[in-house]
Amino acid sequence: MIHARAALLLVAFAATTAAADTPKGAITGSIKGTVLFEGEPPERATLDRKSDPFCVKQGATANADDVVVTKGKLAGVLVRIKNGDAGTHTAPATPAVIDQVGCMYSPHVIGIQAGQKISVRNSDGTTHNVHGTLKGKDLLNKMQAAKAADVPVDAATASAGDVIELACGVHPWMHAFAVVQDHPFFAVTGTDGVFSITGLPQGSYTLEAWHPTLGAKSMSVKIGVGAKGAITARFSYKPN
Ligand SMILES: [Cu+2]
Repeated sequence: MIHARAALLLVAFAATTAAADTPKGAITGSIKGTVLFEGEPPERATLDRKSDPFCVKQGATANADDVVVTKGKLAGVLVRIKNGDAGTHTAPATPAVIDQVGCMYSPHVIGIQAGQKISVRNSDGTTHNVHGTLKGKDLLNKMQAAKAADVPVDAATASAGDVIELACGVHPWMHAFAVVQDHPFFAVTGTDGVFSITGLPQGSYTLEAWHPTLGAKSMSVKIGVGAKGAITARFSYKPN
């Protein structure tokens, strides 16, 4: 049973908290931004896919996806708050899905949380081989027939900062990357180069960008109060 005086104090405390217009740690922050590629983008090589009669007919995905630049915007860049800077978070129970479409991985780069599983789908009318590695060691190496059930990748041994690589033993041009975070504050740019991270508590952070072949970049950002809780950021890559 709570004494009347203690109850009053509780009420007073709750009122004070509710009245504060800028409570510390309010989860209101967001970072929106763009990843640019300045200068002449590398040519996307036409892939030789004659080895597979199905793949050779998938014209829309016939170009290498290592570096994808559209009107000066870079796709496939994972942007995140630096691991260790954003508290502890439980991984989603839902696996992250990487599909195989037109004999390419879609998406080419994903982010997952440590402990989250990956499902590899085969939407293609041909057989793929799912070869997953972490730090050069095999996680799995499994054939997957046309439209067969999803192949799970056990990512339990991966921790924040790791990158799980997927390759296909049938089609040597196929590569995908799953980047591991210890929090949910990450996004991957699409062909418009845009990323959006929401739900961030106020505070100062290091914002990192990572691309499989163009490398990593970072900057300091501050999620402030009110209007300063929604900030914009821009990363810029140049030809190697
Ligand atoms: Cu394949």
